[in-house]
Amino acid sequence: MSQTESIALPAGVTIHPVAGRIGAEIRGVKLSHDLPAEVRDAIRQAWLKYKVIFFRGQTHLDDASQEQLVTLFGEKAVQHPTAHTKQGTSYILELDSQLGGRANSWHTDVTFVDAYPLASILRGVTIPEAGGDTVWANTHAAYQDLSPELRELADKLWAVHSNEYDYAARKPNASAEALKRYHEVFTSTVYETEHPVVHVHPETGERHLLLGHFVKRILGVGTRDSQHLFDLLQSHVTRLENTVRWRWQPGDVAIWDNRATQHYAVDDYGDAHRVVRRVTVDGTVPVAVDGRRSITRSKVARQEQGAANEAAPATESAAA
Ligand SMILES: O=C(O)CCC(=O)C(=O)O
Ligand SMILES: [Fe+2]
Repeated sequence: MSQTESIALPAGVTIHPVAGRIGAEIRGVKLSHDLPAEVRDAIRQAWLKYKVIFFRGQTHLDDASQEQLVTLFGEKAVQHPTAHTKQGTSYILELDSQLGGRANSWHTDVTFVDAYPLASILRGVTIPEAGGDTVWANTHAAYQDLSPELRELADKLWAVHSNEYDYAARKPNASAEALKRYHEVFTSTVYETEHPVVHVHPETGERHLLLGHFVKRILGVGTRDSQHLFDLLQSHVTRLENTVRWRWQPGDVAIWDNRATQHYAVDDYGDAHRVVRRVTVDGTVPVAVDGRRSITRSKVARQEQGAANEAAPATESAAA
């Protein structure tokens, strides 16, 4: 949907854009799986148009009713490929700051698999008095920012995404415990997936940069050039003009189009406690500008994975 197309709003429902290029708050909706068709349609259209939508005050939701929200997108929930699901739930991934759940690195969720989630639904549970905002970036606006020459180059590039990226290098302050858990749990199966650097959104037809922290290398170039190319293109994603920042309150829900965005959870709240819970919606395999599709080249279980990992909590920023 183009930015100029208007959304038919049911009585009592209003949409309030938050930043100029991404993000809108929807008011007048009490989220549940059985919303009237016209409300669902408005939510879906706003989600496609604004790429991340926010709902305040959804304190009636619990884990089960949050899980059911995936049906608003007509698809099924999907478990994280390697992280453990929160106890007592089928699909919830909990990020608890006290257990290392701080996703302060730019990423799109789970891009180390081919059909990565199309949407993520995140609920604020415990929110620090100050700090702990989340920032989303519009990856279509980032593509549009590029010069025609750079777009032409990006259109042809492919990248390997893996859950075994250089976690320690990107998170120099990670504790030894977080590093250990990262290796034991989040890379218990190592995935390597090739995605086009530019993919065509299956619903809007818009072109998007598909990068983020799971990128291990750009194919067909040397290591240094790969890093330069990544930095060059990723810097357009994270330009402040292409972002929106959300100040959480408990009970807020953010739903993003994971095919159209990257996000970053700002880790500026020290020892304050922060807990958010996420459900992801099953996605489809990205398609490049020339029609080729992403492919998972390898999926290798680690030998040393043992029963000890079973007890590990599902809280890790690396895989978020
Ligand atoms: O903690 C947050 O705000 C975002 C965490 C994250 O990356 C996710 O839920 O996918
Ligand atoms: Fe995430």
